[in-house]
Amino acid sequence: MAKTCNVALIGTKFMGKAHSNAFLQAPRFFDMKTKPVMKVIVGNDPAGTEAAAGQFGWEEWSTDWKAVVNRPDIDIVDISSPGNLHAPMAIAAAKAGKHIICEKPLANTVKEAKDMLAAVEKAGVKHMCGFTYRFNPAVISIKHMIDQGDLGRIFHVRGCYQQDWIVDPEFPVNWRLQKKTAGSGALGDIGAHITDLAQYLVGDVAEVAAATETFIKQRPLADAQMTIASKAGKKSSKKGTVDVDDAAVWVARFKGSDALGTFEATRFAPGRRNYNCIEIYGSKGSIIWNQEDMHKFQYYNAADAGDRQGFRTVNATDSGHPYTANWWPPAHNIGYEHLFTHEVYEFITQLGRKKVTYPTFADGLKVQLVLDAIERAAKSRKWEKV
Ligand code: SOE
Repeated sequence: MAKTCNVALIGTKFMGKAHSNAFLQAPRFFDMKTKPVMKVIVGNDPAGTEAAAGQFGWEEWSTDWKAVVNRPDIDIVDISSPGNLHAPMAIAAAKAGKHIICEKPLANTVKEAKDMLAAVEKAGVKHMCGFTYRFNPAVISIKHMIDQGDLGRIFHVRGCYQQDWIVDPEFPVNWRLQKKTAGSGALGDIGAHITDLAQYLVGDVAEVAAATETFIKQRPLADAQMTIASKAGKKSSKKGTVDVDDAAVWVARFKGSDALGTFEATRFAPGRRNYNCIEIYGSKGSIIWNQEDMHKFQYYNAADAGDRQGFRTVNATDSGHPYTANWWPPAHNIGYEHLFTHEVYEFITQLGRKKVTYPTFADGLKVQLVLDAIERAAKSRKWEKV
């Protein structure tokens, strides 16, 4: 294995920042035989991209992603751009023989996701889809408990991802609120996370029935600066149309199991800032976790003696998981940004391996197929197969 690998990151905003921090921190806290070199960051506007390079610690900056993904000195291309650019960027990067990390949802359509998976498989490069929450030690502990049968036969899976950053009707139309750039709304952006978590923890979704809604259909136009993370920017008095869902709800059945799934993805739950929650109820016990309280989960063990039954709080930083051992002593806690660091660490450490343990484009496609079935079901008002 080479001692270093050169990284190109496409994206300078929220995810660009999170991924930059991950490349910076991973070799400082984890023992990595191959260390990332932050070669070049790519963005749209020259001034903003130059500023991001300086602030986040990239050697160079560029506004030409095509030239960058074809540079012979680049080993890894990290795609943190709006969804409509994932497919062209990933396919070009695969053709140029680069390993690829791509933000979720993998693509805006099933066809794009299939083309992306075919391109990376043909090129024989490594590929990761950024389902960040899988890298939370609490989620890893829950996965371990389910795999070893601690919850028994699973009856119910409840996934809900609630945010509230666009409840204000004056919040302007940005790329996430337009079909041509984002593919879908809350469904693809955060519904993708709960779908992946459910499939990772419990099994693949087989069929769904669903409803979606766009509560606010017209919003002010604005410059591109206004995002979930930053409300700074200019609003216009002109209005634009929101043509994606603000919220989606669905029920699901899983392959090879009679468990029932209920799901909700919404940007209209006032007070819920990043409430990514999964509840799993089984014959031997139950588990409840949410990212707003990311270190802990609730565990009910049906085998507990009658005089001490009830949900107990498990602190996942106490479990001695190797991720947390690399950071701080128990309960000194890690945050949202650390999940991206774990992602980058796993991707680079497994570059030489045949079989990888992180979410790949194949997992991204599996989620895309479910999202597609949900959209079909919302239209048809019938159960739709994945
Ligand atoms: C915006 O809803 C967003 O940034 C998502 O795109 C991320 O995937 C999620 O982790 C936080 O919220």
